[in-house]
Amino acid sequence: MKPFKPTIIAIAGPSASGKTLFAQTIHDELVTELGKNGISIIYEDAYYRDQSHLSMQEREQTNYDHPDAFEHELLSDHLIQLTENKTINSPVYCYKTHTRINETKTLLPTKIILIEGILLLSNQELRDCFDIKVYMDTPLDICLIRRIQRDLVERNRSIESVTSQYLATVRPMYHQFIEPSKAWADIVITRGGKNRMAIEVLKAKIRQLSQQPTQ
Ligand code: UZR
Ligand code: MG
Repeated sequence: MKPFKPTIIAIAGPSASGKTLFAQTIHDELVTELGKNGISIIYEDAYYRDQSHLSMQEREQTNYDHPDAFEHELLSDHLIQLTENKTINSPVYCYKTHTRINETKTLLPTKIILIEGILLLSNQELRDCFDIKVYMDTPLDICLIRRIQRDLVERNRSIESVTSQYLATVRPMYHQFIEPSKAWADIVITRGGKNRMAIEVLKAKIRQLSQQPTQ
């Protein structure tokens, strides 16, 4: 296989705005068609800092909605390596223990790389890695409802912990960092991860990019 330069498409926006669903829908609907080395997804969440040196109580007090909670420098290094056609070893984050597990995940470069996460557009080095920047502009009340439903089921939280975290960090950090980062977006998507026309528009662009000859 000839070397190729991956195209990186970032999907940012508030917590529980539908980023994961949007990225996974596009991926799943194109993966067979684009074939081997065609399309993959990376998650900013995997780059939450390792906190194994901290006690559980200290880990619970971390502000996970602040850019400093992420190892963005490692993420931008990894994205640069992928664009150079190199394989990376991505960290794996565990929400239960609030730290990285001991294993890494080997990720091969693909022609199209989707990356999704809340603060991707807040960081200049990361922005420089992205070919297309998408922002999910789902209203915050919808995000909150979705977040309560999701975190209770998937992240094993209580309603008290979700609401207190929401008031302490999720909402203020949204206003301070996430919402202002929308200004960097090329495409702003309303209504969340099920916006069919937005999915189709992105898929059409991805098909076009995938057909270009390898560089
Ligand atoms: P998405 N988060 C946790 O709750 N615990 C962790 O150990 C790490 C992250 C939450 C984080 C953020 N914040 O709002 C959300 N809090 O995960 C981002 N509070 O993930 O975009 O999938 O909602
Ligand atoms: Mg998500």
